[in-house]
Amino acid sequence: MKQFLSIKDVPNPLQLVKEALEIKANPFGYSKLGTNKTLGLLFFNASLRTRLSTQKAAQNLGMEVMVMNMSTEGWQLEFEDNVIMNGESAEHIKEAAAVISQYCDIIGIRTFSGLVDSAEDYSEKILNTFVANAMVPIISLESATLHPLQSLTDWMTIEEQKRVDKPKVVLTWAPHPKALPQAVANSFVQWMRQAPVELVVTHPKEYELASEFGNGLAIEYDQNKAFEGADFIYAKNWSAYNDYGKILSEDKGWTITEEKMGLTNNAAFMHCLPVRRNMVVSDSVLDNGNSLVIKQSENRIYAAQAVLKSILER
Ligand code: AN0
Ligand code: CP
Repeated sequence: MKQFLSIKDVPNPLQLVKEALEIKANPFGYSKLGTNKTLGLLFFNASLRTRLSTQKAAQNLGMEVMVMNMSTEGWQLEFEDNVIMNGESAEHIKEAAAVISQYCDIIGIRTFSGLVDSAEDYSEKILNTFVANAMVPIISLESATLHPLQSLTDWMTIEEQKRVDKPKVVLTWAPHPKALPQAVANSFVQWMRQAPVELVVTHPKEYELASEFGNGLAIEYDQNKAFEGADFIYAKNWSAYNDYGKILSEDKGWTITEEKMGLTNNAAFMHCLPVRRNMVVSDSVLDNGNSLVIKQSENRIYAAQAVLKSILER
């Protein structure tokens, strides 16, 4: 694999899922592969899981890791060409990406959507400008529109936990007090379309995903109906796409409760975390044995390890 920005970079996604499961069974099987190689992790936004699990994955492969919080520790970067840099930005991406490429063999970047200008976010300007100016492979640690390391993990977790060959997987919107990116939801449907699952998406009418991700999905606007017969409930809040970045509903009727889980086929509960308790999902759903959220976060290590291994072997 040459880079990991989306599922489009993965020649055989199911193969990568299987590889991640094999690595989980033997995490130190390739502990020399990354000798004398350095992974740089650049965070423009907060992170717990991505930061620690990707670092752990690299360590399991024998890599060195450098982590930098770009929003508080780095110079403010300029991403536009042909500008007079007399404002806040102290350094251009052209120099920054070239410099970091000399220190790192692979660069991971987390850069969330601004949720102000949909065209700017959906052009993935920051991620693509890094790709254009770096000399080494880039891994997305969640970009403006996608979170592929999370989606690979989610597929891996479904593959690991499923009780039937083709489980019913329901992606449900859930309420949240802050406007969140669409990245996790976009990415989840992009990967699940290629997975051996029956995918159903449920959300309030005004929360349609961008057409490039949402077109052709099985949408059920009645959350209760969507939950019938489900084997996996995947909850996530996202802000509106059409009325870009807005919170159009905080309807707690969409919060995932035990009562709602009771409509399913004894489904497992999934969420990428971090999750707001009793907004997105009730305490009792998170704390009972059907919740996979902690297993998902464990699997982030092995998904990242499969991606790094594939890039190191290119
Ligand atoms: C982020 C999001 O929704 O994209 C990161 C999720 C992994 N969530 C928050 O900012 C709470
Ligand atoms: N799920 C996830 O990416 O978590 P972090 O934002 O904590 O990295």
